[in-house]
Amino acid sequence: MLHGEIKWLAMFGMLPCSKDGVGQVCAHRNMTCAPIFVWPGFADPEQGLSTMAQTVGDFLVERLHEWGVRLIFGYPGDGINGVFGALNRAGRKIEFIQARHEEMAAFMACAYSKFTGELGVCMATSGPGATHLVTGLYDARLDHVPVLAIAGQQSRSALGGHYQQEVDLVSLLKDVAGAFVQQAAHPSQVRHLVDRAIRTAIGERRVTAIVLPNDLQEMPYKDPPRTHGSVHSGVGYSIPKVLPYESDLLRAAAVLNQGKKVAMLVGAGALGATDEVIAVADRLGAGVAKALLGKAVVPDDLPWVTGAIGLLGTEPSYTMMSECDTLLMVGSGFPYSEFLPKEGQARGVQIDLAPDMLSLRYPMEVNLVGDAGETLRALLPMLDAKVDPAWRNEIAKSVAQWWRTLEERALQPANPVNPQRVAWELSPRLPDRVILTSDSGSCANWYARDLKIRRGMMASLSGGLASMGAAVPYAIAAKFAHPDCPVIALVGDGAMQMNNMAELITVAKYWRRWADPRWIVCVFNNQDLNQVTWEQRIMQGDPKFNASQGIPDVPYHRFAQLIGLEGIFVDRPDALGAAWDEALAADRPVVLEVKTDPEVPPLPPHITLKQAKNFANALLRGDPHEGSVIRGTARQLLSKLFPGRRKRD
Ligand SMILES: Cc1ncc(C[n+]2csc(CCOP(=O)(O)OP(=O)(O)O)c2C)c(N)n1
Ligand SMILES: [Mg+2]
Repeated sequence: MLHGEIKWLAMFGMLPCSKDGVGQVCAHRNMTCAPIFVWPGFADPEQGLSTMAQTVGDFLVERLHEWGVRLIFGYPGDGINGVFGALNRAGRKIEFIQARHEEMAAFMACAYSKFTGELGVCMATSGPGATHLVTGLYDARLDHVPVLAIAGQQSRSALGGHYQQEVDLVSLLKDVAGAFVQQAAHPSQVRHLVDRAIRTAIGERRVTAIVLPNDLQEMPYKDPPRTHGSVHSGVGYSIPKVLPYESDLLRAAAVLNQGKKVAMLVGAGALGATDEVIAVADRLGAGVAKALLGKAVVPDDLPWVTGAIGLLGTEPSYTMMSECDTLLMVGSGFPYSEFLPKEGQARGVQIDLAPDMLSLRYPMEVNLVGDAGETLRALLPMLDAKVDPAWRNEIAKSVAQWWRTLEERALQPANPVNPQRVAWELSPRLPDRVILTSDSGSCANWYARDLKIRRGMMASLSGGLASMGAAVPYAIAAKFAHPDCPVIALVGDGAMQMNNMAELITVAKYWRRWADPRWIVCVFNNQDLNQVTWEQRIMQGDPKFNASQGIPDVPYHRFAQLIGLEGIFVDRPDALGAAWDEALAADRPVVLEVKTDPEVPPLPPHITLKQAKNFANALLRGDPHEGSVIRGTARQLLSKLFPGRRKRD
């Protein structure tokens, strides 16, 4: 019996169709399923009707497997059924992980790559499936993560016919997958499309895409003939060791050796170079600030690590950058130049694998294209040890003071729970080898500043794109990457409502196969799109606009319980510690919902006079929470602007 016939029979209730429908019938490995799909009216003379050994879909799966792909995140649809059929026939050679939404699948592919260093792969059907992928793919694109997207397409014979679900996917994906995007037109073409798409993705750390018309997926695969006009590609790629010339390293060393106050900034490119960063920082007597994506580069218990930088950053990072005379930047595309030294203040050296990221935020004197670890290791013997410890001692003093400030802020009373305290209480409880994720929202401030990361931990979020809705799919992908590691995601209630909630269903579907069941999402329920509310107040000087900012109250912990996960609710600060302990001891994934105060400001590390004026204006213009804002935050804001006043308060 042919697949198409089985599907028809099942659709008309003539087969005992299981929950999973036809797929389940064919998934029965003992059943003889002819590997050809004949949908009435779609028979193609090129395809023929005879039983064949390998369809294009089968070949694609085989080739992906040869390239080392073992996991694909995605969502099905008839535009890509020829590949799903092939995945099914291939047994568990490549595992398919079903998300609730294609955007989430793309976030998962991105995060999987971030947490494993391997290629991330996502797959979607034609039309709406493919358009859904786009935001997740941009997340990978902006964070320089290798992801391959495979999208279905309408039949070749229908293309250009304003056909159902026909979208010009090559044009759609041209920007995000600009390094390589192709729509296949012929079976023999698929071999080099796969080879080039993967080699380009991992070699250039880019997003690439292959678009496959659905009729093509079902056709017999044939290797390219040995004729003019055919391409004969192969599998395989070794990541090169990229190291600058010695003469350039010597120039860099000369700049760094002359500096008296060296500041380092490390980003995602330096992940995996922890020892080298520490060795170079020690030699240079430098402090180290971390871009958001580089949180796990160096542990926070080192006294000269100033932590995060930028709007979500720390005061010691801000001060170090404004006072240093030399900047060494490693593997970071941190975007905000106003948090780096003023032009001309410091001499600069930068190391990055991507030439286009060099001298982009600060005009550097020496621009080195190189792998972070290799380059730092080669640089180290050229560096003189700094003899005067004053600069580093100063940094360490300000870091120690900053941790006390953070504690003070976290312990300030709020209504009902201070959100900063949620992260503060978690920090000392973080289990070894935990993988942390955060959504975009005010929780990213607490994630960046308050969580003290230790060696062996990983942490990531949607950095360059700063998209809402990434924390839960990232946390799911973390489990598929490292099923034996505990995973914790911090998420705002807006991001929960946007799409993270639905992905809890994915967790409910898969968690039993994870060796360590600890998977926690902490929801900051403040009934507000709070980060933006504060941006409206401080950046624009506008009062909170309730119509755009207020969001409904949803019992997230009860939703978790409803689908078989554990749900914990906290609305008292003194219950937080025990709640974290309970969540970390649970035998299944947990949603820890905390009722947090939207009037605790996620303050940037440095408040300008203009920002303070904006804030005052926002209140004057009738902020609906004027009373509680003033009560809860004025002291913090005013003490930053007018430090003298604080003592008198
Ligand atoms: C997809 C997307 N839409 C909108 C934004 C703009 N944005 C950034 S943070 C934020 C508010 C997030 O609210 P919530 O998840 O409730 O977290 P909170 O700030 O309240 O803690 C918004 C709307 C974004 N970054 N991404
Ligand atoms: Mg919120």
